[in-house]
Amino acid sequence: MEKRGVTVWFTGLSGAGKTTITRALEQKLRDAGYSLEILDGDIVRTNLTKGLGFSKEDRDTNIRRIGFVCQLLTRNGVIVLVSAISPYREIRDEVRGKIGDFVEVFVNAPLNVCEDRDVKGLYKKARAGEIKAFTGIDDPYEPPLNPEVECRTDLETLEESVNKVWQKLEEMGYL
Ligand code: GGZ
Repeated sequence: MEKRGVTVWFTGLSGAGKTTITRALEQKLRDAGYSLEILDGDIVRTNLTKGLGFSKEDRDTNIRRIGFVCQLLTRNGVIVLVSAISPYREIRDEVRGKIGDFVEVFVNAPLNVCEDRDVKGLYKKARAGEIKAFTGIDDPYEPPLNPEVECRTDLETLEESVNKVWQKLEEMGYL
């Protein structure tokens, strides 16, 4: 029997590890023969949501558009991995409601850890005031209240994080 599609939604601060986990999970899924699609905020913002900024309104539009694509793919049996800060709880829940087959993964690392990592040097720029409305610095992040999975990327290995998500998907009948 065909498996049901699902949207696996990774939310968390910039630098928390969302992209790293989705890429590793992608590989593991492909190795096991699953076909999937990835929507990464960073990349989506260069095409589907090009021109949007980081006001609450623009972030909400970004998330709604990503959610819309997820809805189309998920109902056709695709596994979709989304990696987006998606800082506002209400919009994440709205998207969850529309998609139904939705697994929320809270990629959680304390702000100071993300800031220490500062892979792209964005936190430094935000602290210097060169980037405005940067999530965690001068813009809010509302953590999920009941995520299906929480990955503490400062405390667990990448493999542990990926396995947690995998196990949850298995447990829920998506794999
Ligand atoms: C947060 C920002 C900002 C501001 C640029 N706030 O870690 P990254 O660099 O590679 O990914 C982040 C990306 C955020 O896009 P999202 O689509 O995930 O955001 S949201 O879900 O809130 O719509 C970050 C970079 O863009 N970036 N300016 N002000 N992140």
